[in-house]
Amino acid sequence: MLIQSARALKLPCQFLVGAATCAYQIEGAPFCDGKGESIWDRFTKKPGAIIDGSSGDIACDHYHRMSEDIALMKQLGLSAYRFSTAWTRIIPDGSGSINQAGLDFYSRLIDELLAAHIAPFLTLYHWDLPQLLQDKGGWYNRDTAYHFANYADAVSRAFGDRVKHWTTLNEPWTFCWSGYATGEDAPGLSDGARGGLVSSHHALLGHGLAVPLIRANAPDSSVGIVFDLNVVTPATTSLSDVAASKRFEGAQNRWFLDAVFKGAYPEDMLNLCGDVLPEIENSDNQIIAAPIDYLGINIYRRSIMAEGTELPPLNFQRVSPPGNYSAVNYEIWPECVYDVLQYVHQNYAPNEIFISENGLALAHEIVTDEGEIHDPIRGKYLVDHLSQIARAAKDGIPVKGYFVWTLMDNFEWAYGYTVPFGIVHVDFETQRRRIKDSGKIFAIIAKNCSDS
Ligand code: IFM
Repeated sequence: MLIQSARALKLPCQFLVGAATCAYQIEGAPFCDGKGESIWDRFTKKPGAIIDGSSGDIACDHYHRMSEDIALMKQLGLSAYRFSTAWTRIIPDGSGSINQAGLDFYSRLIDELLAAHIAPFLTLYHWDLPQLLQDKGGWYNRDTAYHFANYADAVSRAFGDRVKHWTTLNEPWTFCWSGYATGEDAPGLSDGARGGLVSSHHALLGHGLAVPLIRANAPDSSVGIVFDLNVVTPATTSLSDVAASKRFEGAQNRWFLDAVFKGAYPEDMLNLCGDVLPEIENSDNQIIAAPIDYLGINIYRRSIMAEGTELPPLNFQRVSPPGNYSAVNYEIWPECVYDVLQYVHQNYAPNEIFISENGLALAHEIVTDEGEIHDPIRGKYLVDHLSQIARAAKDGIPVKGYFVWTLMDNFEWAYGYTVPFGIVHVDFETQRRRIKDSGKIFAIIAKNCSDS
């Protein structure tokens, strides 16, 4: 039945079906070949920071098994692979000289992907800031934006001839607010709304500075940014819940989207957050609004919000309706993909949109005696979410591809290894990879798209 539904999906012609990963979550080899320390190398050693006391020190050992992993992608029939480069492999101290061995690793990865006819989608920043920059304030420090631009320049000079899709930042909402406002993620600062707003302004500035440099170094490529967005609905029709929803939506969605697509932060957020705002210099808005070619959307759930006490002055609380939930407590709600595509298309009209991450965490996955992993819930999740993309494409929304999160089980930040998201199982004792049933379903979808 699931196989039939996967076969019946009608995705647009030339639709890319890929998988996404992130350097810190899969590579391991934290200090190999001259790599410097990142904030996640440091944060994972803090007692209590990671639920199972683990780290990405070994993770999937992808640094040493990259070719094997590309063979897996080929077996799955992927047409694209979204990965991130580790800033500390390429510029170990964040702002100094280039480490050629770091560039060489990614150069080999790109060459092997191209040889396998898999399009490389390169993300420059997926949360692993060089620790030496953190020691100078990290994203609190405006200089970090300029260091990021230099790093983007170096990477795009090296790979601009071969990489045709560039992403500056992955999920600034999460890495800024969880890193600087709540302290759940590295660097672990709990500075409330001011932390989230100041760090995200500097991250967006870094994005805006990087875009023209990437364009100059990779002239015939597409440049974009990836936001984690949710369509937000109020828990009730009360004025207070409606207002709380709007505040949350302002912070998670419009703060980022308005800055990039409209050239100014939303007025209601500026009024609400008056005393915790960053310093915004005259040309900043214009720099941040550098035109982009595509928007990547990471979407895992919808958000239902009520008035509450979280992160003043946002003062919201999340409401969880009865339903089915993932191992990280996200409600399974496939319509969230259609709704977010409509929301973005209607309000910001990016030229192209990719669903750059979407996937399901399930606890307690068992390898059978036959070496199989039966995860029908994930298989159904993929079909249901991709059906919503087909629906959006039919309505004329320019959605061009889908990246499942994630290729293989890996280090899930503060959850460590307790909540696998992969369509490929990894036995972390032996590093053996096994395609799960959901991976087989995904391969059917990928094949249909590449045949069409
Ligand atoms: O694992 C993360 C990824 O690094 C960023 N987006 C969400 C994923 C699942 O939580």
